[in-house]
Amino acid sequence: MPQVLTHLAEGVQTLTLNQPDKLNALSDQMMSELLQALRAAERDDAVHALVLTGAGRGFSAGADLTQSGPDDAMTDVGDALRSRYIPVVTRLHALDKPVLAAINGVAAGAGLSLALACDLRFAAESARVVVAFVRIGLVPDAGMLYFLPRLIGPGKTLELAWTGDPLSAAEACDIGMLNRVLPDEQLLGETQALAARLARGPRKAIALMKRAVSQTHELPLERVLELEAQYQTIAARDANFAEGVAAFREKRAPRFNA
Ligand code: LHQ
Repeated sequence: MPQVLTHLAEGVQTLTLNQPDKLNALSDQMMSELLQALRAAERDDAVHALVLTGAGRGFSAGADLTQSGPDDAMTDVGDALRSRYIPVVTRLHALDKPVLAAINGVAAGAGLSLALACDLRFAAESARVVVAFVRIGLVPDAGMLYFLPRLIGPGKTLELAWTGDPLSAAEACDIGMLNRVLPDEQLLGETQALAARLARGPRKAIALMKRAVSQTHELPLERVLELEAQYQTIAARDANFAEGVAAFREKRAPRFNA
């Protein structure tokens, strides 16, 4: 039984974590399938955006604690992170195509980390987010300590990391962890619709914006101004710029990526 389901429509590859009995806990098999699916999406010229979601009532409950835990003498958790989690998180972040999380239910531990590594996060009204790690005596991992302070600031990050308390989707949205909260039945359709819209957009410019937004966190103003100038040179050489301006002047919708 595949633990990551794939579906391609309108340039959008939807990846569905599929171990619903365990709220899509991240087994070794699932992480390996997720990595393969991301590699394939990277290379596939028919894929222009990704949606990551979960089957059943959860998004993901984090590492599969029936598979890895303190009783597993063979497992160094650091090694497990390096071999299974880091390649996935790195790819989600580096992929030069928009990646949207549709958080359909609880996202906990490293399951929340995966959602945080996506570019945009839409959540169902009934979803919850739980940093969780402290509840089993661990520190946040799989990129959470990179992404969370950038989204919600250091104070809120420590509050959630130290308490491990759950937040409702509305609370998480209010503090900037999520982009939008949607009625449960609309979540996947709305997320896929925005992904399809981005898939139709000017690809080079959209990819450069993702890269720049990530890089600008580390740079002072003068370097960001220069980065913008360099990326704008690349975007402006792309045929989509000429098409966008022509469409504006002719008062019609642009036909990008022709
Ligand atoms: C699960 C899990 C789960 C397996 C629910 N595993 N079955 C750590 C170690 C190693 C390597 C790399 O990285 C990490 C990083 C981490 O991710 S550590 C954090 C791991 N995750 C957690 O600590 C969260 C554990 N789960 C929960 O706290 C709750 O299940 C949440 C808050 C997610 C949901 O609560 P409920 O909605 O009340 O659902 P539930 O607890 O009844 O769970 C439903 C089923 O899913 C249940 O199975 P059962 O057979 O009793 O129906 C759970 O045992 C199973 N499940 N999480 N991580």
